[in-house]
This record gives sequence, structure tokens and C-alpha cells, in this order.
Amino acid sequence: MGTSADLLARVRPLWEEMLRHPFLVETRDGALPDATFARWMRQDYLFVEAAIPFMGTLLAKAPVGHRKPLADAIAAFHRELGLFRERAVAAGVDLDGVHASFVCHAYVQFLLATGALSSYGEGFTVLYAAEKAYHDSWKVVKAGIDPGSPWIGFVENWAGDAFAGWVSWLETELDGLGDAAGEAERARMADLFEATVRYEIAFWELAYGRADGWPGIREVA
Ligand code: MP5
Repeated sequence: MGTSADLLARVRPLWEEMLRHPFLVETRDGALPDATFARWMRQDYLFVEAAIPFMGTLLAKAPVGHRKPLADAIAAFHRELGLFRERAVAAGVDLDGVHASFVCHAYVQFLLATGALSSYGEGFTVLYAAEKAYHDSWKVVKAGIDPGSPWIGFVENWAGDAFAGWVSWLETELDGLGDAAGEAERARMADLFEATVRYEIAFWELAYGRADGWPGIREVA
């Protein structure tokens, strides 16, 4: 079994829990309150902004053959921020002055710390986990959402063919990095993969206001 399939197999129950999350099911069914979607949008905008310097840390360590795909992904993230801004204007969501929730802040710090301090293979594992999580999650939404939904642009972005191709490239390359890694690095890759999936579930939770603040502090983003 290749590394990507092995990492997924190890976290299967968590992965399934993520894909059953009410945020995805209710967005698919048109049953999610707009304010709940807006809470996710405001926090995910901050996440995508931070994903750009994370990619920069990976790019600095990347083998030559990975430079162009990673640089292209940075450009794609910038386009994605444009999609958020366009949808925010259309739906009356204010993206300005948003403070990162505890979960968003922690996830972003985890990304940046992994990019800065861990091996390329470990950072790449986190990138793969986050991208695969979004691809699979938005495919759940795609399987039933009204094509006239205001949120269809997000579905097309992460569940579309171009993103599928990117995730499939990440998968192939992660398999190669896993083959080249020693046992200790592979164990760290597995830990990071699982931690990323846990962050992904926590991120859907914050849309509901159950995890949108900082523990002990009433004010929320
Ligand atoms: C992604 C995201 C996908 N936007 N938000 C979270 C919480 N996880 C993963 O990353 P990208 O940069 O939008 O492809």
C-alpha cells in the first residue's frame, strides 16, 4: 500500500466522521443557516491567507520538480481569496477585521510550524491531508446541492476537476516521499496526518459557534 492510502486507512473512522459533519450535509441540503456559513467563510478566508506563507516554507525546501506545482498552487490560493471576496460581497458577509478563532489560530500555527521546522515530507503530508480533506468534504456537498446555491462556487473550486488533479498529484508525490522516508519520518508523517484531520473536524465545528472563540473568553470573532 502506498503512503497516501496507508495514512488514510489509519484514520478511516475520523475521516468518515469528518465527511458526515452536519456543516457538509446541511450545506448540501440547503438547510444551513446563512450566518453559520458566514462564520466558516470568515475564518476560512484567514486560513487560506495563511496557507500562502505555509506554501512558501514548503517551496523553499522542495525538490526542483515540485517548484512549479507549488508556485501554481500559491497562485490558485490567491484566486481562491478572490472567490471568497466576491461571494462575501454577493452574500453581504464582512471579511474585514475578523479575528482568528482559537481553532483557526491553532491550525494556522500548526501549518506554519510544520512548514518551518519539519522535513519536507512531513510538511507535504500536512498539505496533502488538508487538500484531500477539502476535496472529499466538498464532494459530499456536491452530491446534492442545488446548482443555484450561492455557495456553488466553493463546491466547484474544491470538488472540481482541476482540484482533483492537484490532489491526485499530491497523492503520487506523497507516495514517493513516503517510499524515500525512514521509519521514524514515516511515523511522524502519520502523526501529522492524523493531527491535520482532527483540525479539519474542529474547523467545521467552529462554523456552529461551538468552537469559534477562545476558551474562557466570551468575545468571539
Ligand atoms: C483548506 C481550507 C484547503 N481552505 N480550509 C481548511 C480548514 N482546510 C483546508 O486549502 P486551500 O488553500 O483552500 O486549497
